[in-house]
Amino acid sequence: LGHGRTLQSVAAESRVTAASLPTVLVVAAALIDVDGRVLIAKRPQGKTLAGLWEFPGGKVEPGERPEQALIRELKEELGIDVSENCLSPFVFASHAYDSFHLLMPLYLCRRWDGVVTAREHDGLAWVKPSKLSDYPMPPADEPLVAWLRDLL
Ligand code: 9L3
Ligand code: MG
Repeated sequence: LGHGRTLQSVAAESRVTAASLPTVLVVAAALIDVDGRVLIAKRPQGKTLAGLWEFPGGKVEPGERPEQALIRELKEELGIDVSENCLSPFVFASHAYDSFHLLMPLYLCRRWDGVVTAREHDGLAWVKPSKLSDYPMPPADEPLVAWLRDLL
């Protein structure tokens, strides 16, 4: 130690670490149309990360399985019905925001019923994977773009 630092002061300085943040589990979907374009949605004014383009989804509620949560969110946000066996898990996103640590599996979805409609977003875009990086995204979503580009 030295320089007058005690074990307690070192512990106090490092109190706020990523590991001490609560983890929030969010599920998201990459809807893929028949031409291989991917749906992204613009977060609305008044919500956190407003104006950024995200893969739609939301928080898993207590007692919900992640797939159920995603099916509920896709109905609420986009007005579509997705069946669980059409969701394929793909990749985990993870990001430490200031007040929580986000853990977010992104599911691929190629089949749904109904017309995709922006019920809670400020806009929707169907985007070729090679063009996804033109859209500013939340930090959790950004790394997913490279994965999608390689996959599709
Ligand atoms: N979030 C980030 N990227 C996404 C989604 C669906 C959500 N693709 C972040 C934004 C919020 C938190 O997760 O901080 C919860 O999402 P929501 O309930 O505001 O949609
Ligand atoms: Mg949401």
